[in-house]
Amino acid sequence: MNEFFPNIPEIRFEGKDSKNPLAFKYYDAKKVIMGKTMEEHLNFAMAWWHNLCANGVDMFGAGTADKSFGAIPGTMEHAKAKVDAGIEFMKKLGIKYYCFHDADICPEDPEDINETNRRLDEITDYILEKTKGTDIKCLWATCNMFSNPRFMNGAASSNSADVWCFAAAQVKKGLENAVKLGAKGYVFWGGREGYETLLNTDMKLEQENIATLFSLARDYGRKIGFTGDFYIEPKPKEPMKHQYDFDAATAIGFLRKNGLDKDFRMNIEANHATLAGHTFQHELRVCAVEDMMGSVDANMGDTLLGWDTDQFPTNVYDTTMAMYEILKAGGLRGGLNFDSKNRRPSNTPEDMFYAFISGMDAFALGLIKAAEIIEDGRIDAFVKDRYSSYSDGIGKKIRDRSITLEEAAAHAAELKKPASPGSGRQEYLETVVNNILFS
Ligand code: XUL
Ligand code: CO
Repeated sequence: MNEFFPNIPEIRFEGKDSKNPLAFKYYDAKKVIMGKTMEEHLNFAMAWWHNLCANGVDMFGAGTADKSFGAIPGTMEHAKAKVDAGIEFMKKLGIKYYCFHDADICPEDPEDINETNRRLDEITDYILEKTKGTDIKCLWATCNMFSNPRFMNGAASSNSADVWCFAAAQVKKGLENAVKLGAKGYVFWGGREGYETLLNTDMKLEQENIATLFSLARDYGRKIGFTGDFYIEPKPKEPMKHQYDFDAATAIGFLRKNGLDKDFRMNIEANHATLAGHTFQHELRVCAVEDMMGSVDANMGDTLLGWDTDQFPTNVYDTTMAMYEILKAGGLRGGLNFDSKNRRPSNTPEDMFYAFISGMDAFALGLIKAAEIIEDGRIDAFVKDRYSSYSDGIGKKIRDRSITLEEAAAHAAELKKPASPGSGRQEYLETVVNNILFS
């Protein structure tokens, strides 16, 4: 078989003192941390779309990277070359999972959905054949219901019932592909599910139609043997001015309202969190509190830019805080999918490897440091102590919900004035984190 990355060896762990750019400094797959190997904690995945499809094209210029893999783009031969290149890439990095949209794995037929589905059958057969005997599996599948012009007014939120049916048909096939490839999850990211102006929008109808599609997808998925998690991937805007799955709290409320919360969880993307005005850690904490932790799209944004830059995550403070939330919530049911792309000028095959090494090492180091913060115990002990007034007496009654408003008021009257609730000690706590990070 053709080798697509002949100059790249298998990437191995060499430790933090290594200067080899094609080696892991922190990611040591079999190293055990808090009872599980790094590999089991992190479940890294490759996003088909960024890694095998995106060539650096942007609104101002053409592609800069060659992702033809020796074939003519837009052909089934090219689709198959991407499978072969992707498997070689994952094997060289020791990545066991991939994520994809239907449109990433083979070209859509512009005239006939039946031909598109035939191509999907052909390419999923090919993926199964080529991954047989390897430990490469699908983390999650999804459908691209945002690029084709038919989705310009939305997919499940479209004003057109015919378009709604096309979205439903894609989801049906997407679920069949997910089952065929043994995917652990199925993602809904509502890129066009939102609005540009309320002047032309029936928000209630649109949201009800989205809920109908989600319910039908859940029922059909369970009927054909999909036992994994459905995920909503929240994002507040881009491409739409306003997207309905604004953030985790909004999406969870929507799921509960529509009786979908037993089958759906969250797929949290770092750069989407920041677009919503939250930190990545905030979104993960909301999931932990609501028992909705699912999977993660690992990337980072740029604080000076207001859009989804999908950069490979290298900010170790953020990866540490993310892994702290994930560890405390008992881990991810899904994994860490690098929904990340190289910067446009980083356009060589080596850059594809450097990028993944940087992201995998940043999360590995984040995992190590998060475990150290938990084992150190100072942060947890501080938080526990901060709320200690609820462990007994009047506080315990509040926690048990056995207090009345009259009783609380009588307590206040007796005290006349409460004692200071105590310092938040933020700067001290930040020093604890820095001390652990840089020791
Ligand atoms: C877009 C985005 C998508 C989803 C899958 O911002 O993150 O790629 O992850 O559709
Ligand atoms: Co994403």
